[in-house]
Amino acid sequence: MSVRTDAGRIGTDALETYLDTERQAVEAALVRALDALAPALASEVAGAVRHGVMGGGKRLRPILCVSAHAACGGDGSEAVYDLAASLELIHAYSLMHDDLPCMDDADLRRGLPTTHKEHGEAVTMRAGAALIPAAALQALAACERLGCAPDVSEAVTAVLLRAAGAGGMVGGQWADLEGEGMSLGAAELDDLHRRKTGALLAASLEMGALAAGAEGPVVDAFRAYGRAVGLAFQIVDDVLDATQSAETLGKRPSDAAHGKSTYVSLYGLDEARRRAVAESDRAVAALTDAGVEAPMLTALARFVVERQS
Ligand code: GRG
Repeated sequence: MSVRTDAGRIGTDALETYLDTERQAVEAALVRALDALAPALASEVAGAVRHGVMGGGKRLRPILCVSAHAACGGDGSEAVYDLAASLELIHAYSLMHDDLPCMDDADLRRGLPTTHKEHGEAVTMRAGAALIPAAALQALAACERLGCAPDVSEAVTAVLLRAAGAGGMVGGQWADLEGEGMSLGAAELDDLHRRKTGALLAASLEMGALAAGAEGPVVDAFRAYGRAVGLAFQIVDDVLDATQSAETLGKRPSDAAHGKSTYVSLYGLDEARRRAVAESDRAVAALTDAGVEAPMLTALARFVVERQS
């Protein structure tokens, strides 16, 4: 397979335009996904799903997926956005459940009341649970529309579910909850966040590359980019939680109140920021070393460390 080469560096304005355009295309795919899902749901559950999925957000995971697909020669068809939307369905469920009183107990998300504050805990539990199989089916159907061979469709969907599962996001969240009030060391913190936040981010890249027909070392490079960007993302998340207001973040800073070990509590602000930049550079190097030139992914790695919310 050939890996597309985009010459040149992406400037800030071009990146913002790209993010806006891609966000809109992802949101159109999310509307298609929810319209298809809604008839199977009780109306109050469908309302909670819509609140949790459509209420804003950067849509970073789907955008990374689409960008990886394009870098591997993908054509940007509607089905790629449907595939990318499967990641956002998992992400949205994780936020809805994370905000529940039995986990982070949050009342504000993306500048809006959290789903359970609007729709109640029982309905939010059901809405989140409905999104997990819906995401898997969404990924499978999108791969078929993309013309992926059955073994590729299966591999792409398995990457999504593995990242979301006990070895990935669920296990990382569990470790995070168990670690509240404890002082975690660097290795424990890295392991926790590679699973809780990093696994789904890395899956975004791997799914996009696989669905475009990439194989072997090229897929490995996208996975390595995803792992490094995932860690950079979480370090910055900790920095923002320690430095920004609820108004800027759209959610209340809560790490200190929950007694969480963070990259800021472990290293301090300056060293945490330095480590985020180093991981972002490592991400870009993983692609370059494999001969993949993808300036948009270079720009997205920069965005991850420069973002303010
Ligand atoms: C049953 C233990 C158990 C877990 C269920 C709730 C859950 C699964 C997982 C939670 C995972 C979680 C909340 C990870 C945090 C990831 C993170 C940093 C989210 C913020 O992502 P952004 O900034 O958010 O991309 P937007 O709003 O832009 O989409």
